[in-house]
Amino acid sequence: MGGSRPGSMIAIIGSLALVGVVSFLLWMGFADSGDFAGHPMTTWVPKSDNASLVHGVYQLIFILAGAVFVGIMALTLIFSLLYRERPGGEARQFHGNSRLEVVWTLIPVLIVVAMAVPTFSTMSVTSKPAPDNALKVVAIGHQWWWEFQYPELGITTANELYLPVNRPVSVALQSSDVIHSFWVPQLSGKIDNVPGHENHLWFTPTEARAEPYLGQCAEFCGLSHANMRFRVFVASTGDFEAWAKSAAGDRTAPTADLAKAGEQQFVASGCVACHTVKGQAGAAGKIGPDLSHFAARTTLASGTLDRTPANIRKWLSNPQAVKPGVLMPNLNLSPEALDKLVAYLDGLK
Ligand code: HEC
Ligand SMILES: [Cu+2]
Repeated sequence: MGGSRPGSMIAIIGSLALVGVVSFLLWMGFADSGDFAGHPMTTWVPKSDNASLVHGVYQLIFILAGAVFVGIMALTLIFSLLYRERPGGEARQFHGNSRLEVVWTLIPVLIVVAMAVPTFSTMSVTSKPAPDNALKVVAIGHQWWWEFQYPELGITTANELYLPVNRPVSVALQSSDVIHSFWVPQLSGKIDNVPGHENHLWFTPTEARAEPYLGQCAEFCGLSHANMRFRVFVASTGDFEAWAKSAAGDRTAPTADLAKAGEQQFVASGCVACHTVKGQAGAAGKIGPDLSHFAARTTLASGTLDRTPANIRKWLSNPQAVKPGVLMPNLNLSPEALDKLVAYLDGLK
């Protein structure tokens, strides 16, 4: 070992430790910023009971894995410097070292146990049935949009889920076609929607806010998988009840002439075959989203566009151009038909 100086060793270890600590602090700073606009899909700023539990396990595993990483990198660097080839030097030859082998078997076992115990105890909480007072929601994955039903409230909506703050929600996950996966990083997830097999998850949102929590299908499901987004609005109990009352009722009937003509056009163009509008006779299609309260949503086509009159028009002119693979046909609508339909749809509060 001639030539090694304790001073250079300390320098190596010190700089590695510094790198480790600095990157950890940067990471924590990023996580703590809680900046919605910057990181809407982060799991590092959990906003539900179960998401916080999962985040706790994640942090523990992150710290352990980080310690293993820094330790192994440090040893690799130190050994390759300390025991590098030197002129005239020859490595001492020996075979086996029981104490060393016991140590390097025991340390990983302890690390794995330290990860496994909190993991399983957290899973035993999150996989319990939802509490009795939970709001029941059914989330059905369709290629490529989300249907949300509230069976106890008589509500069916699409792509935008409303929840009251501080009340558990029990989500039954279903699929109408292929496997999808329900994932709202700040609130819960991800659990697959499997055709013919109902899965369940539950969580209690803990923070009401104006910005929606963003969700995304997390299981590749075909051409527009990446466009299969959804939004979760967590509201105060009062605001949720007001929303639910309106969402459970019929559509707002059109009053203006153009919108009334749009209602007729909605039948004439065959939209009723695929879309339901509660309160419009004959509009009970089940293939596409329920449009009864379409104008109460902020986006359309599963978060692909903001729901503005110009975008509704763009969508109806050629859905395929907006969302590749989409299962709504291009109905080759005339400009006049578009005017009427946009006026009608934009009034469906
Ligand atoms: C063959 C069935 C079918 C027909 C006919 C049809 N649609 Fe659709 N529509 C769909 C499907 C499926 C979607 C969901 C598309 C997506 O987001 O992937 C959709 C989405 C929509 C949306 C967006 C809803 C939302 O909340 O995101 C609107 C608005 C709409 N359709 C209006 C119409 C109108 C108006 C007509 C008639 C001119 C019509 N549709 C005809 C199947 C159909
Ligand atoms: Cu998908």
